[in-house]
Amino acid sequence: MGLGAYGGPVAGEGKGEVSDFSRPQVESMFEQRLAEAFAALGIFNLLVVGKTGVGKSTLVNAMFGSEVAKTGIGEPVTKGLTHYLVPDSFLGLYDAEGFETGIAGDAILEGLRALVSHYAAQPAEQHIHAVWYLVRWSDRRFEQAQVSFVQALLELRLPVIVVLTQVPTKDGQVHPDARQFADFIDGLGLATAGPAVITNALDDEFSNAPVYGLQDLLNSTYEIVPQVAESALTAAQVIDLGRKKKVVAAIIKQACTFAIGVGATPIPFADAALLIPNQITMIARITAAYGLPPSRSRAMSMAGSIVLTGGATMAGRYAVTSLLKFIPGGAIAGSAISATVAASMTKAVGMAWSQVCELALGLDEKQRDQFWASGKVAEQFLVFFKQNPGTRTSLIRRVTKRA
Ligand SMILES: Nc1nc2c(ncn2[C@@H]2O[C@H](COP(=O)(O)OP(=O)(O)OP(=O)(O)O)[C@@H](O)[C@H]2O)c(=O)[nH]1
Ligand SMILES: [Mg+2]
Repeated sequence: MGLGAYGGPVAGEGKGEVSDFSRPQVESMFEQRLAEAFAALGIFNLLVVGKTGVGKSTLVNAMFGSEVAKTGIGEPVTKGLTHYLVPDSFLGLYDAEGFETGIAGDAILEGLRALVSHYAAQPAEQHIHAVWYLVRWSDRRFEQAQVSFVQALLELRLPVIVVLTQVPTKDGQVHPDARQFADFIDGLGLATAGPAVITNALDDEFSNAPVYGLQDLLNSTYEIVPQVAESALTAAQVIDLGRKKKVVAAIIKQACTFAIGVGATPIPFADAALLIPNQITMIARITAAYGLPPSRSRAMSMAGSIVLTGGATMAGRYAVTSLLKFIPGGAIAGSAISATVAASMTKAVGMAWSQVCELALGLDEKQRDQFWASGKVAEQFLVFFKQNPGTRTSLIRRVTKRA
């Protein structure tokens, strides 16, 4: 069977001679496609600078989840600057821990200069894609040394966003002094990317100041991030599910278009397995787009292959028919799978898997690991699959019309 560019079988090719896939085959195909999907997303490289205690780690954790700097494997880049390649994520973090302007700042800058010139010869994927320069609003001062540091970053052609941290708000109103401070910084005319962003990364129970401005900061970051790192940013951040959903919708649409091609000449029922490589690619890409951890790919592949081979209780061969029976018109005895049914089936698989991923995202790390390793994934998938309203009703209409 030929494989198309998208990773599915080529329409019209090899039909009639397709053998079924065994579960181990599906599983290893799955693992491979997951690895490809994770690799394709790449890494979003972020440099975070600001005086010690300004809230660098706190902000990064709020935006990207979990204890990024703590869990990451740090590699000192230069004195005071550590590069964390965070396992299980799509984030490369340069953290200027304990940063002070002055001599320590000069050392960091020197290291950064070397780093940037080294990266200039590397592909854009490896560059620093964004810089957050953090200023604590309550300092109410933006010293000359800070201005010089930002200017030096800009001279390195790094895209810099100035971020005011730990800003209290009340009923959505920013503390007026913080607003004024932001205006002051903006008035300096530095060539930063847009105006200073006002944030608070932690709920302050004492003053009742809520988390604030993270979405603004993310939006500003999207404006400067090069295209090569955009997907990684979408996968890595944890505050904007809508962005992930949009990417996922596009992935499903692409897979459906492919399925229509596969089913253009209706697929004999016995060759239903023709649909599977395309579906594996699709759900691997969906998983990656949500930013689910690559290190769990083994468990995910197992879960995914059980889903696609028709549930844990099946014999373990690809039994597309077990899912087709939930697609109206999909299991008409003796009939072939039409382009419409192929697309609807693919869409329903994609939607149900997205729901599974979103469910997993909502769990804490430990629960999530248990979920992937359990038989619950297939169970839950089937529940979502059967509920899929859009495909059901539209298909019922089509099928009854035809009949
Ligand atoms: N309320 C509130 N507290 C914050 C915020 N950001 C940081 N903090 C608190 O400020 C302290 C320092 O924050 P960190 O995130 O560790 O600061 P840092 O910039 O990483 O500091 P270094 O790693 O030492 O350079 C911690 O106790 C945080 O809980 C914020 O946005 N809101
Ligand atoms: Mg820190």
